[in-house]
Amino acid sequence: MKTDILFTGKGHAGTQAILESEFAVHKLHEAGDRDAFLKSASQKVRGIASFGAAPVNGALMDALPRLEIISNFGVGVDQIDLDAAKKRGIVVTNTPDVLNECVADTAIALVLNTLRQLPQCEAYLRAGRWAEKGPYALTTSLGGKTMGILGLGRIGEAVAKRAMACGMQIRYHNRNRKDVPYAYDPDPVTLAKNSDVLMVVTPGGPETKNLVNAQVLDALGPKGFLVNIARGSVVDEPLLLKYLQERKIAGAGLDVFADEPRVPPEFFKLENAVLFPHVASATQETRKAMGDLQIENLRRHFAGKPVLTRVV
Ligand code: 8YV
Repeated sequence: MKTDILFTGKGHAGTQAILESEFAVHKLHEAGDRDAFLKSASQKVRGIASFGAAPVNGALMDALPRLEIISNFGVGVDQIDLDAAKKRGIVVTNTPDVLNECVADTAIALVLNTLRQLPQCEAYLRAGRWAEKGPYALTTSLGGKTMGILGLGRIGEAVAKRAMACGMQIRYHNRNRKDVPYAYDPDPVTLAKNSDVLMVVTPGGPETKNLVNAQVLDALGPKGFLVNIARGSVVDEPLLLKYLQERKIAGAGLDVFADEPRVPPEFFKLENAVLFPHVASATQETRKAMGDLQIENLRRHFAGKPVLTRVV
C-alpha cells in the first residue's frame, strides 16, 4: 500500500514524477471543488509535498487530520504557517544549502546587469542603435563599491564571496551579529546608508514584511541600487516602483515580486530596473538536488527515520 500525500501546486516535473511513482498522490491544485476534494482525501493524506506559493495554513492542516509531515520544495517556507504546524505536531522540512551557489550566481548576475545595464546594452545592439547612434552610454562599476547584505545567512555568504571577487566591500545586517570578517550595521537603515548596493537575502514572512521601507530606500539614496533575491514581501513594492520612477534610487535588480507571477506592468516600463521571473535556483542540477532532498525527507519520515532538514 502506497502512502497518500498531497501536492499543493505544479512543480519540478522530475520530482513530481518520482513522488507519483512512490506515493499515492492527491493534487489539490487540480481540484475543481476544493472542499469536496479535501473531504475525500481527509482520512488518507499523511504528507504534503508543497510546491510554490500556495498557502499551507491551519485550515488546510485541520482538513487533513492524519497529516504528519509537510515537505517543502524550496528553502523558503514563508507560505507555510509554521506555528500552526508546531501546535499540531506536524514536521516541516525544506531544501537548504543545495541551492546556495545557484542563488548566489543569480544575485551577482543581477548586480552586474543592474549596474552595468547589460540587458539594456544588448537590446540597444539588437535594435540596430550601435551603428545608428554610436556607443552605449557609460554605466557604473562594481569595483570599489560597497555591498550591504540584509540577511547574511548561507546564501548571503555565497553572494559575499562573489561580490568580493568583483572588488566590492561587504557589510551586513542581521538581528544577531555573526563571527564573520564583514562590517556590521545595527539596523537596515544604517546598512543602506553605508551601501552602494543593498542586497536583500532575508527570509520572507510576517517578520520581514516591508522591512525595506521609505526610510531604508531614502538611506540608500539616488546613487544606490537595490537587489532582491529573497521574497517580494520584504520590500514595499508600490513604494519601490515610485522610487524607481522618480529616480529616488538609482536602480533595482529583482528576482522576486509580491504577487508572483503577476508583476505590476509599470515595472516593465522602467529603464533602471532588471527583472527576472524568480529564476535564482532554476537550473536542472539545482532543482533536481532540491527535489531529491524533498523526496528523501518524505521517504525517511515514513520509514520512521529522522528527516534530513527539519524546520519545525
Ligand atoms: C524556488 C525559492 O523558486 O527555495 C526557495 O525558497 O524561492 C526557490 O528556490 C521555489 O522554491 C520554487 O518553487
